[in-house]
Amino acid sequence: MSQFRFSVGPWNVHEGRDAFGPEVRPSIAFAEKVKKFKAIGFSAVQFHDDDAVPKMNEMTDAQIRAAARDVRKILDDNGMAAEFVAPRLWEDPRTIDGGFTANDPKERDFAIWRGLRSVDIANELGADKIVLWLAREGTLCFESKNPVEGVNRLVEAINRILEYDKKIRVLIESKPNEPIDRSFCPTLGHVMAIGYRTVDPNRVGGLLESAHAILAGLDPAMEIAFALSFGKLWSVHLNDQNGLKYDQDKTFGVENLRQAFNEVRVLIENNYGSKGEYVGLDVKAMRTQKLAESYQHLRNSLQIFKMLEEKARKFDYAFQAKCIAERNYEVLEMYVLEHLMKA
Ligand code: 3MF
Ligand code: MG
Repeated sequence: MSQFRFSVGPWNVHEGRDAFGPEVRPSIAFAEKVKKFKAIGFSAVQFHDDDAVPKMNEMTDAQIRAAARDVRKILDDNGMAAEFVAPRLWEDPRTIDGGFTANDPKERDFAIWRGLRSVDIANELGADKIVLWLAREGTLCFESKNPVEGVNRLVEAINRILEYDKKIRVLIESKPNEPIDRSFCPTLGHVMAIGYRTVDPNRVGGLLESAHAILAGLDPAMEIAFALSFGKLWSVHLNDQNGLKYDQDKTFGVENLRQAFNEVRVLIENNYGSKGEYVGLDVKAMRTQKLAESYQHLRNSLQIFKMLEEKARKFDYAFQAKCIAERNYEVLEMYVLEHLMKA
């Protein structure tokens, strides 16, 4: 049994397209995914705005809200909650140069429109969180944008969302690169700093994704701890990543088991989840996976998380304290490795 509640996005069961090849599996309908997520052990779904309302760009604000209500019904019918809505500001031709930080003011207006519609959709789905994964908010060519203005524009965009709805909370999902080369908000430290510059810092927090921390050369468990110390870790995207390459979204724990253990341990020790926070898994199945097995990576991630939870509960804190008192960190480290390896 886990002390946590888990969440997942519809994009985590996908058709297998990557940067070098097209889809290799047929699409699975949203309602079917939700049913399966529930059966596997998830209790909430995460959304992009257009996961909930696919043709939203061609719809009026009222039509968007009505379409979101239909999605709410699917969630209710399956006993599932909505955790957050994230505006997808990286696919539309109007977001080629960024969303909130595009050089063209008309494109920035479009990004804000999507941000505010995400709030409407969240309200219809019963979620109070907006996640901003700032995919193209940075540069491909350093000299193409004023980097100070870029950060200022992020603050202004978040302010617009906070002012539009006095109850909504904004979580920034930091990522250092990809699809852009240099990000305006690469780590949780940047997230905290930007949050404090907004009109309502109490409603701005962070979402840490393990792979994104690794891509910044950081240990995700340390990033988790940093945000927790500010009371600002409001969601996580646990997954794994083999070093500095493209964002892999591997099954949680498969590459860096000790690091994954420490992510779980830090979450448990600091009562993550006690204010309703979910443990989100942002994992992708390998492209080689067959249709019938397209949920295996989710099952595996949950199982590994729960096994590490068990390891964290059995961690010998008295022995850890003894090692710390004696400053014998070699022995402490060996204990951790033996603890993880023993049956
Ligand atoms: C990209 C991601 C995204 C975000 C998602 C919600 C596909 O690296 O991690 O997942 O998590 O867009 O913000
Ligand atoms: Mg993510």
